[in-house]
Amino acid sequence: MAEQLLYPVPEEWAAEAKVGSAAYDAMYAAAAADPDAFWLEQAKRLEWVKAPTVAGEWSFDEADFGISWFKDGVLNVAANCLDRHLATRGDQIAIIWEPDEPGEEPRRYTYAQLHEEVCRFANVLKAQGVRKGDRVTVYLPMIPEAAFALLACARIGAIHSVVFGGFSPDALAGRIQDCDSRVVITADCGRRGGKRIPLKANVDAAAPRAPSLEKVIVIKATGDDVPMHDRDVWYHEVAASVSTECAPEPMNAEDPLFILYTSGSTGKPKGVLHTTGGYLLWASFTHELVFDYRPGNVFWCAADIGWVTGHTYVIYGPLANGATTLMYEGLPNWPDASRIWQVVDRHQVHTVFTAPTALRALMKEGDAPVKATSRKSLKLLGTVGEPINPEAWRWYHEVVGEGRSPIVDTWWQTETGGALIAPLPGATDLKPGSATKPLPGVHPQLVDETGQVLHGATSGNLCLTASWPGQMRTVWGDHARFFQTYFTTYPGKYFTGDGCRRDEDGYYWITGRVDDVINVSGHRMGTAEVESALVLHPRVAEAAVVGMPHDVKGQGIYAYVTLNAGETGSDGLNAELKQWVRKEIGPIASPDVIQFAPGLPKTRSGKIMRRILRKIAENDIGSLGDTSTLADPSVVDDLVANRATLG
Ligand code: 6R9
Repeated sequence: MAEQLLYPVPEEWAAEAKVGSAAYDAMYAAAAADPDAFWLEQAKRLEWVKAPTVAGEWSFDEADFGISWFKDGVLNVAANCLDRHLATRGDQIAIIWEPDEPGEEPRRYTYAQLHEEVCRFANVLKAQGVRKGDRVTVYLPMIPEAAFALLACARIGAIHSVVFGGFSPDALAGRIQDCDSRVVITADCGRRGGKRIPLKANVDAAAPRAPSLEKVIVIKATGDDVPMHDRDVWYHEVAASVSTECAPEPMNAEDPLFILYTSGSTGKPKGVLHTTGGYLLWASFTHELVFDYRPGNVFWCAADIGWVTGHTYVIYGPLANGATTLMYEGLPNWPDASRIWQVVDRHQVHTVFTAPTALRALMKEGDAPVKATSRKSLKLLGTVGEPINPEAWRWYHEVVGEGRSPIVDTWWQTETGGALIAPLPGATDLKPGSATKPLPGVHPQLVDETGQVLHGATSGNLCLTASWPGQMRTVWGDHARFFQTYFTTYPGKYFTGDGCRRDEDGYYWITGRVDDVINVSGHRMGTAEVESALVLHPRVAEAAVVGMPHDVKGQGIYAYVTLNAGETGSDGLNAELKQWVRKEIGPIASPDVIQFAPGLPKTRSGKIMRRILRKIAENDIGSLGDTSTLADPSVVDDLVANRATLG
């Protein structure tokens, strides 16, 4: 039987859609025809201290490069996420927290309670000397205090920089130092999938390499014994004596809200900077539209707050819209493959939003763990982070969703603040594997290698020709790098780094990164970062890292390593190098395979030909292409003969 390629909007969705097919077309056209009017109207979804009178002012050209939105508007993000809901939904649950251990009681916070917790946290920050504009590094597990911390920063105008709890002390130190952050908020330990993560100990290990660090605020999360130093304070001790009233700081729409470090194709991770008004508007707008959010729906974005998805769709989007957001401490498949669906049943979740890699891992366990649960509350499914293979899409749709729930496949990036290409469940017919069509205000363009614009059904490199409110504004501390990274490959356009196909219906199919970024389980890793970690090892002379196909992670990490003269590779050294990268960056960066290579394929000018390394890693050795321009073509034979595979 032929596979179903088109999944029309289900009738009940079409009938009740907030934004149906015609409304989407009208909205898209309105945003294109008069963006200023459209976005000033949309800005009314937020509460402003002073409403903006201008919308987007931007140029992607070198001469007058710059991006701003709503620049004369004044607002506070925490007031928008909390205070303005108090009168109408103070007693409604804002956050449901599901702990790692299935037997433990969940915690629930109403909007009134969350407001109080955030004000208290904000006063703790103030008592520790944090002022408007200061950078605060947040290194926390998925506990409610993480939400309090982010909103507390926003309330007093401090800029948060969340570092994923899985990152190593070194990676943490680099991120503290890059933005000169004086304060770190952490916990004694984190829990995930039954394992402990020594967060406080990691901060202690990072401290000597992060001289800007002065104060560590420690939340007692697990109760593990941790040594306290002069710079450390227990959150609960300081919190006991502060007021629970804290007026929100009026912020200009273009004041920074947060920094989030992300990998690029070159150099160390960049601090992506998002600002107050445009980001919050995009978070709120896309959360409502893409998830067809309605009051009462329990919304579960299963991402960690260490990633942008956790910022926008666990915290800011849902809370700006007065939603009930579920925060989960653990892993989707722990203690078993039913857990995620048990959580859905326990909290009557309406929308679940997760990554293809999690679905592929669950799919491997078969249908029984899913079918053991009811999932009757589940009406909408979402994915993000990487292209979803049609097989996983259909499993999600048929087995998890029992065919009744649309899947919104949302394409976006840390840099974009929120979803840019995504279906609307009541408006867009779905095609498995396609993120479908651009949201209002989003103008994709496909170009070839030379920058030639491609029309109609075609494949090319994905650019955006116009700014949207949620766009990042700069790279922290390096505005020139911002321009250089995104606006010089194809002058006058924002280049996403993704390859993409557009079909005859105008649907977009993201094919993956075309730069030296690999997407491991939906997490971005720069090949350069892994290479730098490897060459730090005393026995390694040179390393080249590429992506390889991986049936659960999407892409795995394949590392070619040349050892110093006189050294020979061994299984022991192989394992040691994997462990080394784990320690240098974190477990997600650990290579899946390492191949010891006496030489790397280089051009006569010394440039590593990654194209060849990628082909070998993909086991596509029949089409290595022209190797005659290599300085020493014979290295290729050795690489092919000693190709490593997943053990
Ligand atoms: C939100 C997030 C961004 C990169 C992006 C692309 C890939 C994200 C995708 C997708 C295909 C989707 N990506 N969503 N590819 N379909 N629905 O993931 O941000 O961590 O910055 O990664 O992820 O390659 O360029 P980030």
